[in-house]
Amino acid sequence: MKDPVRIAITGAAGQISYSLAFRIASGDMLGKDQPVILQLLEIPPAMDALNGVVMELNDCAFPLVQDIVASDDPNVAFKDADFALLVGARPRGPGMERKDLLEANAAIFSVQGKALNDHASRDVRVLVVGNPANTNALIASCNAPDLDAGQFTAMMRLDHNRAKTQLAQKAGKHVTDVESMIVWGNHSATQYPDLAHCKVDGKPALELVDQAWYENDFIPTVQQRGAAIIKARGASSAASAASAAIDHMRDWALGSDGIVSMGIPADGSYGIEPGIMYSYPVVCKNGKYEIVQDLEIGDFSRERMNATEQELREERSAVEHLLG
Ligand code: NAX
Repeated sequence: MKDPVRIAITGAAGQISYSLAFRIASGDMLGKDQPVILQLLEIPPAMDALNGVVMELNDCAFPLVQDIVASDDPNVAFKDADFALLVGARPRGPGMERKDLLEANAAIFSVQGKALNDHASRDVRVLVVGNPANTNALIASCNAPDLDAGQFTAMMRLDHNRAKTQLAQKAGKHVTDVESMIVWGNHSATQYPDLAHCKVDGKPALELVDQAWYENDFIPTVQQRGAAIIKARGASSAASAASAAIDHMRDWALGSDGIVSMGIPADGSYGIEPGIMYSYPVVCKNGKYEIVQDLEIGDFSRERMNATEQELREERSAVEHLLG
């Protein structure tokens, strides 16, 4: 049996974690041969609810779960963590402006970045799910100077998976027939799901769908999918978000099957200068991700890639004072 790995989950009593924690515990993220220690973080008012989640996890009698730690102290929850899934965040309250939301979350993610810096494994891999995910990931990484910024990522995989399914359904094919989907930029309504490099069953996607569908249907549907789920379900995406978080971490740790989209530190690739967490096409191999370079970018794509970059730069300026 392998040694157990420590997996920290924040917002562990929330709705995404109610799916996420159980799927990680059953081996969906790191495999059925990888024992895990779950380290669950919540805020004090949610500790009773978290204890209920721990009782249920225990009641599943998962063979892979070696221990469960539940805490309201980030220094405890992140202790020696090999993986950290930062799901908990402050939702937008009544009368709260976008700037207030950014600031409230910046306060949370700066504390958590420091705690990761001081207590997590030196090889910790961090995924930020809590919104605004890209900018929260930036804040956490800026507050963790002893860790590499590349150890911090933001979740774009739900957008990526949504885009794959929309295209597969339109083309009358299965989602496994879709390759090289890319979602660029921010996890927000400015994200750019790009079909220029995408293939379905080996054929260029843009030869299978017309430009009007791409521009007026596909892109807005993917961008607005979160709002459509809220309207239909009366609650935001939860099981699909958990599934995407598992896909992201599994691929990062064990390798991806081709191109996937991850929010990572911009490094100048594709003209996106450093200072933001931008979603790029990456391939994961040997526990690392690498940006896929040299894809041709046309005017249609460039305009949209710049618009989502611009939004991330604005988010950054709203929290500049918290960047450590
Ligand atoms: P819930 O409100 O159900 O759960 C959030 C939990 O986080 C709560 O239990 C709360 O007590 C806890 N929490 C708040 N502050 C905390 C802190 N400082 N430390 C630890 N825990 C804290 O939200 P849920 O539906 O689970 O969504 C969680 C986050 O994911 C939200 O910010 C949401 O906007 C974001 N999402 C991000 C997605 C993405 O693709 N990046 C998609 C799904 C989701 O909308």
